[in-house]
Amino acid sequence: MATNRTFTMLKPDAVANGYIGAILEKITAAGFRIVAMKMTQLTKADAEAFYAIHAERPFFGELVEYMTSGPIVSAVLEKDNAVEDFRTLIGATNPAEAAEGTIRKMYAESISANAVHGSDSDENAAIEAAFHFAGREHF
Ligand code: IDP
Ligand code: MG
Repeated sequence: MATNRTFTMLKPDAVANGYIGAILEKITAAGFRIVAMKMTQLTKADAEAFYAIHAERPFFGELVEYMTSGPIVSAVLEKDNAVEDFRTLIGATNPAEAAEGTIRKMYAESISANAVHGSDSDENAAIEAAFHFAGREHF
């Protein structure tokens, strides 16, 4: 299996609830190497651009409002099979449906405030990492 990268955000609920350390511990314990990381707060324009694929969905306004409501921690992670393995580690979008032991099951509040983002493909991981990080910020 090739070593590749995924992109994650610890979302505003996870940061506000004090779960940065616990979630990063689970991520590194699962074998992911953190290759870039920082704390930021998205503007409305940032969140609309990042989630543009969901612009027509009924929850888009709620999603943008939520994602701009407080600071986030964004990171680029490296591991064999990173995208798929990270989606498994975080669990289903709706924490009520997420498997036991997954990050969303343990730390998410709701389907909207669901603690973490994980890229859904290698292509989107590269696009999302480039959206959040300058080239000099990751290695
Ligand atoms: P994912 O984060 O598991 O890939 P997506 O379907 O790509 O899920 O949705 C992006 C984000 O939009 C979710 O993580 C969640 O924060 C929010 N979201 C998705 N579906 C709903 C919904 O039905 N109601 C409210 N927010 C939603
Ligand atoms: Mg998605």
